[in-house]
Amino acid sequence: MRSSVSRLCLAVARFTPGCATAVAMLLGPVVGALLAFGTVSAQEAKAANTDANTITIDNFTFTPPELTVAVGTTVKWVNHDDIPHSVVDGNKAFRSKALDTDDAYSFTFASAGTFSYFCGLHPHMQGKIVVK
Ligand SMILES: [Cu+2]
Repeated sequence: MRSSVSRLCLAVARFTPGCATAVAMLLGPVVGALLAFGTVSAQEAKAANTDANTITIDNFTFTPPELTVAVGTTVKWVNHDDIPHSVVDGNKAFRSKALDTDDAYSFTFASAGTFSYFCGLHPHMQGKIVVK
């Protein structure tokens, strides 16, 4: 790499004032592409990871109604209805504020157990998280 960069510098020296400038100009797009690729990969991985632990709220229903996760998992609720909902644990382990459309609430389950929750605004909306 060093020798090829040197040769590159010799080649471009008569056109540019400094080698560093030439290398930066040549490598800039490559580094940028690599960074962009890494960012996209990380986002995809994150999306795949969170999708499995995401509960959607649609039409007054938590989906899935029951979710089993490992200790330490962060579960996310997303409200897709056009009216507010909330997420309230029956044993007060967690409680969200009212979630407007597309608002999300996340809670990390640090200990095992069964967590029955409901919507604080519509208590007939119920769900369950089993943490193992
Ligand atoms: Cu509700």
